[in-house]
Amino acid sequence: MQRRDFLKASLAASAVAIGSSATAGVTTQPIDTRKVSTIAFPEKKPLITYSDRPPLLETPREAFTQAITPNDEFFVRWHMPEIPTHIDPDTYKININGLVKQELHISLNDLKTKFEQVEVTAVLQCGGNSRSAYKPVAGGIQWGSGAMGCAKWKGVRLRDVLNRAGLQRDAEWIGFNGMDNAAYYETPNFIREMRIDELDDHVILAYEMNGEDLPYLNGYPLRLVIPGKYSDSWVKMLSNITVTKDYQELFFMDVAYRVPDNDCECESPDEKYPRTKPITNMNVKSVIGWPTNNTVVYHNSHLVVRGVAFDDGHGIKDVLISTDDGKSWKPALLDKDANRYAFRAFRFAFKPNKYGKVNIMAKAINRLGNEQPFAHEIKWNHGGYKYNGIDVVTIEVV
Ligand SMILES: Nc1nc2c(c(=O)[nH]1)N[C@H]1C(S)=C(S)[C@@H](COP(=O)(O)O)O[C@H]1N2
Ligand SMILES: [Mo]
Repeated sequence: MQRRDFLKASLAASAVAIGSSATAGVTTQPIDTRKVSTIAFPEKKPLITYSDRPPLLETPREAFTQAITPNDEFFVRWHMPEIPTHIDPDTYKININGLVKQELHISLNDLKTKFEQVEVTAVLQCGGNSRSAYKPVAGGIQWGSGAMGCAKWKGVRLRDVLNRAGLQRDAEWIGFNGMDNAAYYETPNFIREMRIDELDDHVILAYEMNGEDLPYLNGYPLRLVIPGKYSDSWVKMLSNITVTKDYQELFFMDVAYRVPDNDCECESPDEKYPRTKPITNMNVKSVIGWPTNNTVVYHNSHLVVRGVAFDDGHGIKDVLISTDDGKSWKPALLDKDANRYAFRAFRFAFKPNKYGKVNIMAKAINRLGNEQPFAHEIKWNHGGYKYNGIDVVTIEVV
């Protein structure tokens, strides 16, 4: 047996072991049985905790019945253990420097009063969200489906701030640096870079999330919001924005949050593809918020499946639900979305008329016609990024 065939066979075998579906592989799903912690972080409800230093907290599935994720349930991801423990909003300033005509040090109060205030409701999702669905295991935190959330962000346009500073003629890259630090100086800082021509009016420096100051763990007092893009570029707790001519070699941009640079963005587990590219735009995805896995319901009872769907800003056209392992699909009712970058909440009513384990599946389709693939069609990558397989929860009908 060739290595490739062996892999296929073991994939099918593991899928059969996990689910009871007719089609092998169909029910592979993110690990979803982890419990929330008994200890809560400041400003947070107890969440699924992977680490406390740095804080790595996942939102439980149940939160995704709503189009807005509450601040105290919003997931948290930091790469560095050293996060400042005190930030004074009266003395905090964001520095704009590098190839600008005039270096700026802007206070929070000036941001709020001397620039136009803008709002955007947008999904923040880690590129590694749902990574635990990858078989074989892909490197990184084994997130379930809760390394994402949707909030209403308020702040100022990055473009307006850069215009105030004035760009020099040869300015080409913008670097964003957070206030968090590595425990050892050899580990690089968390910095992301963006080409100036990628900048549009939706990119904001946000100080508010759902009508309140940003929670400390979500980047107080100021973070970057880039609707449609995976959140590794949404730098939190911003200290400075530096404009340069050349791209600076940086660990996180160069090594992490990248996929193979080929059409399928895939590679085999035993051979890394030689070239990679940044993950950038989010693909179409849906997550069922209720029922959750192992929910017990009565035969012929009235059940309403609820969840959320989103993509990179093209907008969701349909969410289809299957209760027969993907053989037939029916459209869910879609709520109105705040805008094309937001969660689109969906509902689907049905009466379970079969006893035992039933798989409920959700498949989103965006306005381009892109749809979520079955789990067994998902192509593998080493980093375990961009998982968007059809969502599945398994309930018990009694
Ligand atoms: N300063 C700083 N910003 C950061 C990070 C970080 O480690 N430090 N991690 C990024 C990644 S990979 C993710 S997924 C999001 C998580 O945002 P959240 O903690 O608000 O959910 O922050 C991004 N911004
Ligand atoms: Mo991330």
